[in-house]
Amino acid sequence: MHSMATAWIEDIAKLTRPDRIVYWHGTTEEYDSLLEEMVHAGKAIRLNPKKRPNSYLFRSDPSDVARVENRTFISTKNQRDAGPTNNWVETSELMATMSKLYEGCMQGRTMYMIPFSMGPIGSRFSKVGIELTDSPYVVVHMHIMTRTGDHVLPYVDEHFIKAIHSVGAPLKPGQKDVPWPCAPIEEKYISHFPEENTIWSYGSGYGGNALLGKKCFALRIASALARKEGWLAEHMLILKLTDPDGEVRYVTGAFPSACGKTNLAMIRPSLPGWKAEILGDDIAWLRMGDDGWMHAINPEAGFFGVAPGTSYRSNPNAMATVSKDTLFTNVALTDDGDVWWEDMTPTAPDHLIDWQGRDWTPLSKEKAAHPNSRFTSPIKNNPAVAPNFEDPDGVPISAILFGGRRPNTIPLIHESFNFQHGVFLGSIMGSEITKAVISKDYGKVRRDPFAMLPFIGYHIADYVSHWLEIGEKYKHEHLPRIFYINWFRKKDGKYLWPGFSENSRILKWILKRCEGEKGARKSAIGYMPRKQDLDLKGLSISETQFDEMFALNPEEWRQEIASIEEHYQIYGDLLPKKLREELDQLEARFAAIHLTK
Ligand code: GTP
Ligand code: SPV
Ligand code: MN
Repeated sequence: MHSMATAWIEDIAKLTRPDRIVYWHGTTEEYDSLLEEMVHAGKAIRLNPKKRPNSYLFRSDPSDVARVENRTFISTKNQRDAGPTNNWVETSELMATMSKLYEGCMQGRTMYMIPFSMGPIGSRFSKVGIELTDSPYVVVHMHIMTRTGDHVLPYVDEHFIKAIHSVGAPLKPGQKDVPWPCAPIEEKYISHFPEENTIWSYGSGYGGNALLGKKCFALRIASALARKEGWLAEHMLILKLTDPDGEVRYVTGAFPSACGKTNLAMIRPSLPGWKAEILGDDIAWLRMGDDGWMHAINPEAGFFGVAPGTSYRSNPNAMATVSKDTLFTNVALTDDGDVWWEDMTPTAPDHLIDWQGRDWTPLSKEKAAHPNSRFTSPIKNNPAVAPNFEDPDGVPISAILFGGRRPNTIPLIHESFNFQHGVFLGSIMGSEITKAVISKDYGKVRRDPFAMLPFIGYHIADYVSHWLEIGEKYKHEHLPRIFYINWFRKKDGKYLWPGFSENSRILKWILKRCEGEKGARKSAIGYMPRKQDLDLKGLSISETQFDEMFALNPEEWRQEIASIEEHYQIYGDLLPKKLREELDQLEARFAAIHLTK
């Protein structure tokens, strides 16, 4: 092990005072025996192996069920560098506060040392880290979500990411542990020190708060590194599409949390002759390749997917993926030792144990599974995994999709006029807040630029400028075309578009546009397909329904532009001029329509 790593581990052990230190070698035997230990300790339930082989259920504390954005910090020396969208505390101050909390915080527990690689081990695109954690739940999840163990150690150099995690619940001698230890909300800290390549997480055991390779490293720290090094770390799925002629294309898509990345990444196209394969469902690292195409790798090795809504009808590839070797959190338990969640089957079982361990029947008022309950499975288990998903050079990207959950205003699909306009579309993205985050404002639309609002590890103005600079720098290369989708437009409370496998019809149009086919009309917001431009064969979409999905309602857009104006205020003087011009032009195009009417 690198001497810097050894010294750091010793320091942290001295501070946190665990009873034991366990070095994770990354073997199946360790994984199996740690799960065995957790089952014995009452921290995990082994599911019926006949129904769900090699799979386990975990129940979190009811207070610890999602990311905590108001307890997430980007800590830099100068506040300017964290920017207006991040909670900022000065580095030495936050380190002092947290060092107090870390003092003795692992007493009575085991500290695990997990070396891990984000990206295929040894790829020049990949980055390595070491997570120190006192949560065995985190260890088994990191084992699936990242590449862990001894084979990472040769790549640990002085640039490795130092990631510390504690559930923040030391045990006194003889004190009995609870199934899901964690700290109260006001003591939780999900802290990032991009200038120090360091992540300090305290008090939560759930998802992105605790599996530090994911949002903390692969997005917040990586986005700051990417800016320095000239690439992009994005909240994006990566999808491989083969058309009936055998032509292969790759697309990425950035939609906010719980807005459809996993589902699109696992799509089974309804269009005959089309094949879809998955490379990633949550995070993409993008760099210009030597061939002049933007290349993407998925830094992760597993899925941490939203369970509710997943069914053989909506997402058969996900159902196949989770049929074995899967860790479930906060879903319901069936009487025969299997799992269930809302909309998994058309009707619910007569009896379940809900996510909080209570009896549940279809008459119960509360949901059986938590809305942010999740499955964790290896990517390799997906029947539609692309054979080249671990290509160390990544795959060339033809199109980037932005999108969100908008019950009104935003049409099913539109295309940007050019890359700069596409960056503008990314910057104005809005979406309803979902249960992937603990919030008082569920369902309210908030601006979530590039689906990265909670994940940009630096100043948002520098982030959008970085995107614009990439557009400028590579304008003579094959930059991806940029599109904006909204599967979630509603009429009378019902979705207008069937979504899921039918989204292949939109993907077909997108790829045709990438090939340079016309098949579109120019609107005030971008290019949109006319009815004859979309392959809607076999779908019954009436003329009216089509018009409703694509309508640009002047009053809604007046409000939308006002809301974008308001959002742009947060940039102060630092809003790039190009984005200001794009907004002015959007406004002018709507004004022109008004005049001609
Ligand atoms: P994170 O893992 O939180 O980043 O979420 P995600 O973006 O991967 O979202 P996911 O694919 O898990 O979808 C979240 C929810 O949206 C699920 O309940 C899905 O059933 C639903 N959903 C996904 N795609 C569609 C679609 O095309 N139409 C409709 N109506 N719902 C969808
Ligand atoms: C998200 O919230 O975007 C997720 C889940 O993918 S978590 O890993 O908890 O961030
Ligand atoms: Mn996500």
